[in-house]
Parts: sequence; structure tokens; C-alpha cells
Amino acid sequence: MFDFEFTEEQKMLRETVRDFVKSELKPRASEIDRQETIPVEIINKLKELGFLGVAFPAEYGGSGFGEVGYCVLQEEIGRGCLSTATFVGAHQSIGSNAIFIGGSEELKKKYLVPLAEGKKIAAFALTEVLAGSDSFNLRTRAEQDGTDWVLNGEKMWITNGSIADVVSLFARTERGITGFVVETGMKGFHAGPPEKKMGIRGSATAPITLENVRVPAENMIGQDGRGFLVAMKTLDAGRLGLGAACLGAAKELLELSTKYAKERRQFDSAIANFEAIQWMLADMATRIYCMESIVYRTAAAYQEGKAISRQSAMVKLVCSEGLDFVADCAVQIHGGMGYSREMPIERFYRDSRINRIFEGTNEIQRLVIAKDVIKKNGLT
Ligand code: MYA
Repeated sequence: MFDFEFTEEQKMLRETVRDFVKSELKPRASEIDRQETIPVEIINKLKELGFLGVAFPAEYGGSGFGEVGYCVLQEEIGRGCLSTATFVGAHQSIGSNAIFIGGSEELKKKYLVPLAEGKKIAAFALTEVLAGSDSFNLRTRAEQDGTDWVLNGEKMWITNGSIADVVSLFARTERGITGFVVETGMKGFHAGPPEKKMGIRGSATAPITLENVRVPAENMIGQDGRGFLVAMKTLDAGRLGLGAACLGAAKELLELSTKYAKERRQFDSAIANFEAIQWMLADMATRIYCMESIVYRTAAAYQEGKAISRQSAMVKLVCSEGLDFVADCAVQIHGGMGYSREMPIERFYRDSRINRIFEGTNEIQRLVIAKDVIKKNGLT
């Protein structure tokens, strides 16, 4: 449908992910939702196939596919299971990526390599009770003690929080917000039980408590007091991947809805012959075309090293609202079957909703876009 010029390698990556999603992930997506956990075999397979470090250069243990490859991966995973897309995104595009974006060479060698190889799992911890949208307002403290930093505080809504080995975590020092790599095995690190959620139930979202956690100075991500910048740059990339997962889910829903509309008969006709249904299908396809265009255009720009804060906020906005629209139409076209657990539609409908909330609410995305528009007197 879309004429973006994917390379042969990117096309092959898409085929590999598609095979995995079709044969192994889709058949287990409903079980992942019901059991509220991703089976270890699925995580091992993601690791074996090199999907957990697809974006990173080979020198850091990755497969070297960059941001476009990462979006291809997340689009295909999004077609099968949004819990799994969330696990992959939190691990790769924010947890590990914060180290890639802001970490020293030593930090990358020590932590990014095993993360990209899938030997360890990452999380990203910024959010706190008073620091959701207002992320600058975080209260977790880091105090220097000799060559170590001692961390105290509480984080919440941390994706992969209860299953990660390594967390890119943001705390306040005297100089300002600072990033640290914290190992979950460090003394004083506690993860709470996973939250009970409306959707993406297979994704482990947990609170974290830090009680005098002693972190060596070399685990600081970038410079003391410069962590907010690292967090924001990381979220720029994260929002792109989120858009790609939404795109995949929306494509899946359109395909299911079209097939169903051609099969389902009412008033002696397939419902696909009725304009009421055709208009929904047309609007769904149009949203998807917009989503696909904005995801890959922005991913390519990011890969070329361009600043994309405004554009990635737009990707997040367009794709999360696009998926919600498409999911709603899919339920409507399927009628009772769209509301039943017999079909994956209701799961996608529930899983979709979080995308307007996490990685910065859509209200925050509009704020980011508007600030940039006002600063630059319009379009850039
Ligand atoms: S993680 C938590 C998500 N939280 C957020 O996204 C927080 C939202 N808040 C913000 O974005 C900020 O607080 C805002 C700051 C923007 C509102 N690059 O004056 P400012 C600089 C470089 O705009 P504020 C989660 O949910 C800026 O120039 N620099 O500040 C994970 C300025 O610098 P200076 C940047 O008005 C869930 C300074 O910072 C950037 O307070 C897990 C302050 O900026 C930037 N981008 O507004 C999800 N931004 O002072 C896993 C700002 O020098 C999902 N600055 O001028 C994974 C995959 C999903 C699949 C899903 C399927 C279901």
C-alpha cells in the first residue's frame, strides 16, 4: 500500500518478524492477555531472533537496523500482540536506548551489549506519583557518598518494572535531574506486584522502591544534572516506536474487519455491500495511510540524525488516536462478535487505549507540538 523505499534487508527483517508473529505470537496472544504474562518461550525467541536489539549497531550487540528497522519490528509485533510490543518497546526503545543516547562508552559496553543481545532485560523509570506529565517534578533523590551515589525514592507505572535486570532511572541530585543505570539485584531495590490493568495485561507494570540503593559513579548516564535531556531525547525515539506498534495493530484490525464484512450477511447481502460499513472501512484505511506515512517518514529523518521532537510527538498523537478510531470501528463492524472474547477485536480495543496515556499523554504531545510551532512561527 505504501511506497516507502524499504531496503532489501528491511524487507527481509519484516518477513522474519511476520513469520514469527504468525506462527508463534498470534496463537498465544489471547493466552498472554488471560494469564497476564508473556511466556518465557516467546521472550527467548525474541532474543534468539535478535529482535531485542534490532535498532542498535553491531558493536553494541545489536542487529544494526536503526530506527526504521525498529519500527518495522514493532509494526509487525503490533499486529499480533500489543502486550509484547510494550515489553519490547520498554526494553529496547526507552530502557536500553537511554544508555545508547546518553551513556559513556564503558556504560554501553557493560550494559547495552547484554541488553541488545537480550541476555538482560531493561526498564525505564522516570514516572513518580507527583511526576507524571510533570516529569521535571520528580522526588527520587541521589546523594553522593564517596565514589558512589545513594538513591532513595519511589517510582510508579514502570513497564517491565518487575521483570527487568537493569533500569535506566532518573533521580534528583543537587545539580538537577540525573540518569543512573540501576541493577534490580542491587541491595535496597524492590519492585512491587504488577498493576491490574484494562489492557496490555501481559506487560508487567510495577512500582519500584529504592531504599539506600548504592550505585557506582560510573553508572551515571551522561552528566550530573543533564538527565532530563537524556530522558526527553529517549522519549522522542520511544514515541516513534509506539506509533509503529499502533500502525501494526490498526492494519490487523482493518484486515479482520474487511474479511468479516465480506462474510457476514444481513438483509440477504454481505454487510460489505452497505455504505454504512464501506464508510467505516474507508475511514479506517485513510487513518492507516496517514499513520504509515508519518511513522516511516519520521523514522527515516531520525535515522539521518535530524531533530524530531515535534514530529515524534505528532507520530504518537496521530497513531494512538488513529488506532483508537480503527479499533472502535472494528468493534462496530463485528457487532456482537467484536464485543466477545471469542475474537481478538475486544483485546485490541482494550490494549489500544493506553497509547493515548503512556510515553507522555496526548495532551503533553499537543503541548510539545504547540511550543515548537510558536517558537518557530509555524512550520519548519
Ligand atoms: S515514561 C514517562 C512519560 N512521561 C512523559 O512523557 C513526560 C511528559 N512530559 C514531558 O514531555 C515534559 O515534562 C514536558 C516538559 C515537555 C511537558 N529534546 O521548557 P520545557 C528541553 C531535547 O519544554 P516543560 C512512560 O510513560 C527544553 O529545550 N530537549 O519543559 C513509559 C528545555 O531546555 P532549556 C528537550 O515546560 C511507558 C528543557 O528540556 C526535549 O516542563 C512505557 C525543559 O523543557 C527534547 N525532546 O515541559 C511505555 N524536551 O531549559 C513502553 C524538552 O535548555 C511503550 N527539552 O531550554 C513501548 C512501546 C509501545 C507499544 C505500545 C502498544 C500498546
